[in-house]
Amino acid sequence: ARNLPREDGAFGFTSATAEDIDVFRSIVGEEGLVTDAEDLVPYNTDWMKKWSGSSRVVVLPKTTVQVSRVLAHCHARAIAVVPQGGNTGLVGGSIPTRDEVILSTSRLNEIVAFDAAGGVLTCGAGCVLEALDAYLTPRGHCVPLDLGAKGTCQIGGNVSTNAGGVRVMRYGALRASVLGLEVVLADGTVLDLLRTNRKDNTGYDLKQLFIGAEGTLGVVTKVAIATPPRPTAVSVAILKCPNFDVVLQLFALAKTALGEILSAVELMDSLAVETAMARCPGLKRPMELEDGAFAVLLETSGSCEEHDKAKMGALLDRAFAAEIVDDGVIAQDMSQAADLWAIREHVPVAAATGGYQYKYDVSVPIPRFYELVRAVRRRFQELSLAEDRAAAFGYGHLGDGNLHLNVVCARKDDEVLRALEPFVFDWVVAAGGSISAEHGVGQHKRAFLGLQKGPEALALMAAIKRAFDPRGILNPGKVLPDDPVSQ
Ligand code: FAD
Ligand code: 2HG
Ligand code: ZN
Repeated sequence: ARNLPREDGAFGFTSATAEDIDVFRSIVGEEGLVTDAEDLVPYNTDWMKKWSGSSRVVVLPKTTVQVSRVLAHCHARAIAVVPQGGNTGLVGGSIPTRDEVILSTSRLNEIVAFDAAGGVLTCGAGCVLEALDAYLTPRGHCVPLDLGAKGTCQIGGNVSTNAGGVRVMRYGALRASVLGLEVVLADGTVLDLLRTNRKDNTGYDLKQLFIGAEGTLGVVTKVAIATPPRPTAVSVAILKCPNFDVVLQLFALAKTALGEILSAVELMDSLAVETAMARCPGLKRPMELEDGAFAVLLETSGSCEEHDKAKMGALLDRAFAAEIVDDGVIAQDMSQAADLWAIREHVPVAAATGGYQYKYDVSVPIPRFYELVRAVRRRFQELSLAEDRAAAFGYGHLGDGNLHLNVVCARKDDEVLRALEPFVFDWVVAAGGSISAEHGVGQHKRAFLGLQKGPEALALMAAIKRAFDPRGILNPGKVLPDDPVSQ
């Protein structure tokens, strides 16, 4: 956020003044503004309470035209803007680094159209993911992504982070399901890429640039997304594996035995499960899990209950016979299935309950999925950081090679942080993984992006940023290691 050329030739961003707020009011009305100090707090703070900004105004446009007018004004005045959806991001991308204007998409929550024959849903960026799924359920479809924050995150935020979650194994990354976007560029230009066709080979696929751009290239205002038919037969099991080697064997067996109906393979180590059990009242313990054991959640989704149940049963028989699995629970109905999923979904909630946490969302080669957790524990031991000071556990989307390493501490602890960074990122890069699998870069990882991407790639990213946002007003201090406008 340095050296931004303003219209008057000076450098630096302009803070929004009372006059600017009057302009915003004239565009979005009083009901579309938040300026009260107390009401601003949740917009200025992230879900984990790690990052905080000092924005003095949140603008909540109701239409694309309003977004366009707000951005045109900010562009002319060199006022920096942070796009914000449900504010559930885990890398600080939706939080101002100082007093940027927050542009919340919460009121862009209209369902525009649903084409039942094609399964294409077109909606405003501010639609909450769970609300979209509820809209699609009676229509026999579902959203092709699911994540623990579904009750709060918005589809525009999901697109802007290229969110992953627990359905990637079945439907691929979100970018595979996004058919079209409407985006407002930094200067207020409305870019209509809102196609609904599955196939469109007409040159550069511009919409892909905005997917995962974390609000640095434009504000997504509408999304057209392919929605698959809702599976009519779903079965869920949680199985206990005594060690990680057999987890890998179970994964291989599940892929061959369940084939096309396998829809999720999630892993939790024993400390992840115990932390969820201890901190989230109401969870039902499926089985005892001794230290060092793993819980693997398997889900199948298909269209013939009898066939799918028989396949799951056969898998369990083989897994028990081969001593890959020594305990387990298979859900008998949807309510039990929800109870099993609740354990997995509550692990991040548990990590955020009390104390402080350090989170690493990384891609690793599947055979090495759990190695990083062990490496971090060893490092803590070497540095004499006791487990009651820094407890590391691992869980995540085994099926996608996406590990979530969480370290929970009693309080913010700089020594623990120094032990973790850049150690974790160096380890992941050396292992051939990615320092961000699904959560993005945001504020957290921008300084480490150079470990992952070479100078040529970073220069191209900076050139793209300049082409879309020449004054650098969109989400400064995020994603790119340097402010490209200053170069
Ligand atoms: P926000 O947090 O508001 O914003 C995220 C980023 O996108 C920011 O950089 C913001 O500036 C930008 N942005 C938001 N809306 C727009 C827009 N309309 N136009 C342009 N830029 C925009 N993530 C996963 O990938 N997989 C998971 O399994 C998962 N599970 C989670 C579980 C919990 C309990 C929590 C709290 C989070 C989880 N997340 C997960 C992270 C988070 O929910 C996702 O990143 C989600 O996609 C963010 O959506 P949001 O609407 O909250 O976006
Ligand atoms: C999940 O899969 C989320 O539960 C959150 O991506 C992971 O908080 C985390 O580390
Ligand atoms: Zn995840």
